[in-house]
Amino acid sequence: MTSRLVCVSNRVSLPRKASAPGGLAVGVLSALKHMGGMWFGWGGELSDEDPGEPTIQVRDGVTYALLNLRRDLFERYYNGFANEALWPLFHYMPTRFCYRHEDHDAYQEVNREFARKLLPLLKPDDLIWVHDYHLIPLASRLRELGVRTPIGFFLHIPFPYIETLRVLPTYVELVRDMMAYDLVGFQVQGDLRSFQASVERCLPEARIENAETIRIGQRTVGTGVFPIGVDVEAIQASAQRAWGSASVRRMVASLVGRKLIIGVDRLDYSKGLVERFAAYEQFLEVFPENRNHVTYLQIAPLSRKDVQSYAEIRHSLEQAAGRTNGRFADTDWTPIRYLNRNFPHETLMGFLRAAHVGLVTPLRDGMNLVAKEYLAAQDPNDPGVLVLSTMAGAAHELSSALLVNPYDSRAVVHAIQTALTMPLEERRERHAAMLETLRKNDIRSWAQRFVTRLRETSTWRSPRESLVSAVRARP
Ligand code: GDG
Repeated sequence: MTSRLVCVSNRVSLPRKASAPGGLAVGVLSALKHMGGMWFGWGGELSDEDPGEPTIQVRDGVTYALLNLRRDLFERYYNGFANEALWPLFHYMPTRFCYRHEDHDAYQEVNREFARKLLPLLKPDDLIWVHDYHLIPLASRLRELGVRTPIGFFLHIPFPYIETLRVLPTYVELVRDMMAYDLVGFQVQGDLRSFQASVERCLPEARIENAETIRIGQRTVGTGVFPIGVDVEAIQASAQRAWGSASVRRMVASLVGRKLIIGVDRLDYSKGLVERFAAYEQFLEVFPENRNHVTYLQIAPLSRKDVQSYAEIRHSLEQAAGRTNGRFADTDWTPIRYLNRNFPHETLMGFLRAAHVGLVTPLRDGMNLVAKEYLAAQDPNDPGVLVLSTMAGAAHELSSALLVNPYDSRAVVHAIQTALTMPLEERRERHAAMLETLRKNDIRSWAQRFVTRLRETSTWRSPRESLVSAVRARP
């Protein structure tokens, strides 16, 4: 009998047309659609009293277990510790780091709550796959409740080098908690190396045996690099379908023959939007022949609205877009179209297909799925050009993109110009090389590689034995 896959993440997204933006949701949903199983996590509701038991819904062979959380805890766990402490630090931005003990306590409490509410839903042969920085301590809390089934952890964002990580007052505890997993996976090699360095510094009793194993006491913890991919065929099909849709046709018609530069990012300071807007303004200055011949469409749905630094970046971008448009716009041309709207995924894929240049310039990114989606959405016979930040995990695989340092505005300006003027043959060659890479490591093989490794790596007791002990341990 094959084990059931149980994915756990902070937020569960029920499949719907205009799904919320976010790379994690795209990845988990695709894995579960192919393998079946359960997705457990916060359903989006907050309550002022005891939130009760998770609600269960089954759709297309996937069980969704939706947990409610207490409002006061959520504020400190999610906005506070996860997004004001861990997120900036893991993206190497310690100046944005904000630590409060109460937030850390709430983070621990929510992880305890996740463990308590997940326990009764577990079956003896389950494989548990925990996603991302919100839930690092979850395996430790589940182990305390007696769970011994294999638990894997995948970090969607970068893992910082120890000299940055140790800014966090509780960094040793965090590294120790990661050792309660059977398998810990990262996006790129550099993240794994940073993790190994942290283990060496924080846990003298642990030994790095090789790239795939850390020994700690009687146990071994598997480690690995699992770069997340995209569903190439599905994106191609969506992009083609969307091409004929009213929204894409209207957008293309409104360009009246101008070339389109596109950016699609959650509104987040890590995505380098302020720097990108400044580079585009500089581009119109340095290459004036492009004025009234290109349009830059930036789609940036709002995320984490309650975090102060997100309100600030929103304000800076509104100012920057206003300045560029005020400076260069003509009666029939707006240089930047800046939208804080959320679009259906399929429509987005149609927009990506229509763009001559995909501008993906994060200051730091675990992977960046938009870069991969942009390539998959192109017409292979007449593809656009990807301008990609060297600070995105995706740059390791997509070496035929025009790679730029996002802090180097001159490099970004010249890359945009090179992309807009690149001959068809070169565009085809670069695109074909990258599409092949995307096909080899698509979303299915990402999930399969992780789950297969997890199945082989269990270092606790046998599953059956484990559930028996967990059931006995239930309060
Ligand atoms: C984290 C890591 C890593 C965007 N706008 C809309 C929309 N999106 C979709 C995109 C893409 C996803 O959201 C964004 O994924 P990214 O990978 O670019 O970025 P994060 O959200 O920061 O994701 C990242 C990822 O996890 C996966 O491991 O790559 O490094 O930070 O799929 O198309 N989707 C819809 N409407 C929008 O307006 N429906």
